[in-house]
Amino acid sequence: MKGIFSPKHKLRNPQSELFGGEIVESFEIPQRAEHVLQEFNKRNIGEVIEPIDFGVEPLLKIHDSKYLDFLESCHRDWELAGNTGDASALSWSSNKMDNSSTPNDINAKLGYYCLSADTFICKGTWEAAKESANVALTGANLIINEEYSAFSMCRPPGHHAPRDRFGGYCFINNAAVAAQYMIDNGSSKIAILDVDFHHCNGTQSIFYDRSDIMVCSLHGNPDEAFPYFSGFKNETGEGPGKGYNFNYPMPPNTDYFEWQKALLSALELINKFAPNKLIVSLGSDTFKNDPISFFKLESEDFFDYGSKISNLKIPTLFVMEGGYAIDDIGINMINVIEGFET
Ligand code: B3N
Ligand code: ZN
Repeated sequence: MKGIFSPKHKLRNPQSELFGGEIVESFEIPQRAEHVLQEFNKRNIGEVIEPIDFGVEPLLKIHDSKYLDFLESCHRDWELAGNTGDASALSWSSNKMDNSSTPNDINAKLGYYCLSADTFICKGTWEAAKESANVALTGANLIINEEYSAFSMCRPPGHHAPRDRFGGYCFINNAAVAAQYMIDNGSSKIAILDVDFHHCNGTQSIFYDRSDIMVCSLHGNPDEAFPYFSGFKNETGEGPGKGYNFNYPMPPNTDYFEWQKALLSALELINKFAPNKLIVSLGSDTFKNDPISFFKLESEDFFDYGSKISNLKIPTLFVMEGGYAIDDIGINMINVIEGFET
């Protein structure tokens, strides 16, 4: 399997995030992607290539243009306004943002385009996020051109980003951009299987009314875990998308015995849907030692579920999402990839 990786991910290097009323060291750090690349190479999984630049056009298929402009100019405007440090949202609209005019002030924009206060925008965020989408698109392009599988080592992650918001360490929805690109290049049906610990609120909202892109997500119960406001079982799609969105929320301490039941159920639904291609939003934060999550998967479980996914026998693009147990992130991610390949 080929891997796609860009050193430009390091341009996003936030020093801190907001958690529990304190500014704490960031969990989403550059070493994450470096460890994954190291393990990919150590186990000789395949050639690693750098991404092609696809420009802004495929991003505009998924994201609002003013939102992308905001990401591009945010940190510059933040500094021009006299701020030092990373840009963070402080104010939110009280009218649920139903005002049609978009704000001009950088503080107003930050509140307007932010879905959770955890994530700060540092210098280099836009370049890294754009490149992360290129990493996903290059993987999608490989699959379109008859590669059976590929691993896009995306950083920053993307699955929390809807059409016009950032948060949960996400800015551009890499998996969604890749899925739309596949549709625009000849695929009629795509399935997205999200196995990250957190619900893919962004991916779900982007495709909620569509029947050509099915979304299945396994995650921590949103009553108790980020992103809190979505990921419940009764969210099954709307309009033409009704019956094409499936959520599997699970409680604290869920182990592989329980987790794999949800996986098998999702795989059955995907098999029935019979997509041309599969995108796996791959997070390793289901691991027992993950510092911000509450599932109990062991390292060998990642290998096992990789092989279960491969039983679908569908061309598959893996897109990296979360996972913060830094010493084990490479082992766990690449276990999935090796499990898929065996
Ligand atoms: O949920 C958190 C969070 C929970 C527990 C923490 N501990 C115990 C130190 C710290 C943080 N923060 C909100 C932002 C979470 C973003 C999750 C990104 C992700 O992996 N998505 O898939
Ligand atoms: Zn996650």
